[in-house]
Parts: sequence; structure tokens; C-alpha cells
Amino acid sequence: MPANLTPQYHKAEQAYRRASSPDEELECLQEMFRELPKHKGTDKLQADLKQKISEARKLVEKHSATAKKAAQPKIPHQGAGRVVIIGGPNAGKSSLLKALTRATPEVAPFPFTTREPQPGMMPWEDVMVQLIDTPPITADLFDAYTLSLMRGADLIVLMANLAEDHGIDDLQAVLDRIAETKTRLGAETYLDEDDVGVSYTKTLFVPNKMDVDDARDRLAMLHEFCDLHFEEHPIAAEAGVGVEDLRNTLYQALDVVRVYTKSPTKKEPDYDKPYTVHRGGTLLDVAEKVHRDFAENLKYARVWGTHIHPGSQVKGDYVLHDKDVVELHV
Ligand SMILES: Nc1nc2c(ncn2[C@@H]2O[C@H](COP(=O)(O)OP(=O)(O)OP(=O)(O)O)[C@@H](O)[C@H]2O)c(=O)[nH]1
Ligand SMILES: [Mg+2]
Repeated sequence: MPANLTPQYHKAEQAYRRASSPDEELECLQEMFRELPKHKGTDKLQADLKQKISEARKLVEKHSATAKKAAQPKIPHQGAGRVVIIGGPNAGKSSLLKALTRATPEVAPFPFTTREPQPGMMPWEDVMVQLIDTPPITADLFDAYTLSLMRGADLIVLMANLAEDHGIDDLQAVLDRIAETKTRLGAETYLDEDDVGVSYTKTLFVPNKMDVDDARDRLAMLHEFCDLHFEEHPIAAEAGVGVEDLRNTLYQALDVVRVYTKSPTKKEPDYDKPYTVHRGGTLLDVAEKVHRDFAENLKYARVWGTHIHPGSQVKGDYVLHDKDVVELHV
């Protein structure tokens, strides 16, 4: 990896990973190029970025020439993280959304029921996690919006149908289609430093319909024939088997910590609405979430929590722990 990439560069890179339209991608790539330190060590990256920018520009031109402007409405990021549910037809994606959230997606015993991505909020203790149900991926169908959602997700749930023999072919078709793209299913979320544009999203494999006869045998077949190097969590979405465990697993997989804020003028913290930051995140990260001005003007904070003397005074680089209470002073 080339040395001395700035935090601004990494920020632009993260935005690029989450970009959900060609326009946005182009903008982010340009920003990455601007922020890239220009020296020998970054020669290759500079060249890669230039090429990406030129490709992205072509794509934007093609899009603006052909796109009917009525693009699908974008689903904004909400809650502690975004989990995108994907899989072949009838795998039970909508059933899972229904089981974990209050959303009411259409569930039907025939394929291609879901036509558009649909979000729902999954409660976990006092936080909410955004789940997005998507249309099925098949050899003939792979919606561009689904792909961009996968790319910008914190976690992908890859589902498989264990109730029918063709579940194995359906799953393989999903894996094949994804392999054609620059979005990869990974054990962790990261950008490939050697290949600009290739992005891995952490994936959990969730075989569904464990309640039916032969489910176990079919699962063994999936293991034998498909390349499934992910953490696995079998369920029966409708019967509710393994679903509550999955709720925990999804939250844990996001690897975030909760932080409560307290106003200097009040006695009690605001326990209603925790902020969440990635584990290892700092006071500055949470200040930025509260308000941009807070991050810019932060002088210090007082912190209460299990890892610190109550009311200690800390600076922006303080690493937060789960359930810390912070009182920001600007
Ligand atoms: N036996 C069994 N059937 C299930 C389970 N989960 C879902 N189903 C059934 O599987 C069928 C498909 O469920 P959906 O949730 O609509 O599947 P989907 O993946 O959203 O399907 P598409 O939107 O068409 O891609 C429905 O008939 C459900 O009742 C389960 O755990 N066990
Ligand atoms: Mg569906």
C-alpha cells in the first residue's frame, strides 16, 4: 500500500464505496484523486484512479444520455448500520425482513415477488439497524440498484432456499452474477488497495427453511458445491427458528459501540437515543455525528463509563467504549 494516504483520502474512498449512482462515483473518484499525495509511491494508484475517472465519466455520459430521469428513490442510511438481504428467488428474503422488523413486505410461494428494494428497521436493545430486502438475483436478473446497495452495505446477508433441490443452482447463480462485478462478498469489509474499484462487503451466509425435510442434506450439498467462505447462520424465518440469534449476530457483526450524550446543563444523559460509532472510534467521531460544529469546535469532553474514572476529562482522540456517556464541551 502506498504510504501517507491522508484521512481525507480515506474519507473520500469510503464515500466512493457507498456511492449509489455513477454521478456520485465520479465525484468521489475525483475527490480521491485531489486528496491523493502525489509522489513516486502513489504512481500506480494515480494511474489507476485516472483510468477509473475516465471510465466513470463515460458511464455518466452514457447514463445521462439514456436514463429516464425517474430514477428509483434512494434509501437513506439510517440507524447503527445497513444490512442488505440478497439471494435467489423464494429464498425467504422478505420473510426475514418481516420477522426482524415491522415492515410488511409481500411474501409469496412463487418467485420474483419482490420487485424493489424495501427497507425496515430492526430493533436491537436500544438501537435500530437498517435492513433492506431486495429483488432476487438470477442468471437473467440483477438489478443495478441492488448491486449499489450491496456495495454500500455494512453487512450482506446471503440467503439460500433449503426447501427445494434447485436452491443450490439458485445460490450458485447468485454467486456467479456477483463474481462478474467489482463488488465482492467477503469475510470482512474493505477496499482492495491493489485494484481500485474492487470492494468487499462483509457477508453472513443464512440458509433458510431449516424446518423442511431434507434441509440438512441440501445444506451439506451447498457446502460441497458452492464456495461459501462466510460465517454461517441457518434459520427457519417463518417458524422463527434461529431468528432471534440472528438478530444478535447481525448487530454484533456491525461491530459498533453505543454512546449516550449528556448536556452540561442537565443531570441525566439522554438514554433515548444512543449514537453508534465503529468499535475503535473516537470522541471526535461521535462529536461529528452530533453536529459538524461540535467536531470542529470541540475543546474537551467529560466521560462516564466502565473503562474510565467517572467524569474524566478527555480529548478528541479518546477511544469510546460501549455505553460510554459523553458530555461535549465546545
Ligand atoms: N418452510 C418454510 N417456508 C418458508 C420459510 N421462510 C419463507 N418461506 C416460504 O418461502 C416462500 C418465499 O418467501 P419470500 O420471503 O417471499 O421469499 P423471497 O426470497 O423474498 O422471494 P422473492 O421476493 O421472490 O425473491 C413463501 O411461500 C414463504 O412462506 C421457512 O423458514 N420455512
Ligand atoms: Mg421477496
